[in-house]
Amino acid sequence: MKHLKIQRSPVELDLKDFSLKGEPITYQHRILKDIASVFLDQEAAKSIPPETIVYHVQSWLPVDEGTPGGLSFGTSTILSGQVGNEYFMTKGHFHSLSDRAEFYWGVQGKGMLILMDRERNTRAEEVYPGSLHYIGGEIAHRLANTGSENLVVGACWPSDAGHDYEEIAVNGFSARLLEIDGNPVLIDCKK
Ligand code: M6P
Ligand code: ZN
Repeated sequence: MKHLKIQRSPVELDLKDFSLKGEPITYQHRILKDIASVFLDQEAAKSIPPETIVYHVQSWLPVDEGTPGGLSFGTSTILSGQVGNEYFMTKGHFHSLSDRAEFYWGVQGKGMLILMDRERNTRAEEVYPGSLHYIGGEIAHRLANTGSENLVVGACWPSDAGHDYEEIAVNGFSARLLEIDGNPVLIDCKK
């Protein structure tokens, strides 16, 4: 560290859409063909262009993933859309170091944070600009866009948390968020 130096942080945040600017920033986009398997209605998935962007994530990892004691920061943007009557959503994950927690907060748009514990009980919290969500350890988390504009959500998580996608890929969540009569409803599919 340079003693007495005054400088800007290398990364800044646009407070309107939470886009990140600066270095180092990583960008990930998830297109339908890569995540089609998360959706219930596979016939409906085939009728949507495979290159359709479902969501994208910008992240700032100030320290390498896996470093104990560090923090990571991200902005997830989930586009508006549905596969059948299921809303566009993220893959969702447990943390690899599964006791690690995370904060999410709503920035723009409207959606749901779907949360599932290890007993496979699933509930959801409404996401809207200003909503703040504490995701405890051992809780799988997934975002769904239930509105007609982009859903933008900020996130901060321990840099050693890691992503366990496997458990969700194999067993899924125990409930699906579907649009029924114009409203989001959690439908039980506990195995
Ligand atoms: C948030 C954070 C990231 C996560 C991203 C997308 O920004 O939780 O760690 O990667 O959402 O979610 P997923 O990894 O489930 O696709
Ligand atoms: Zn997480």
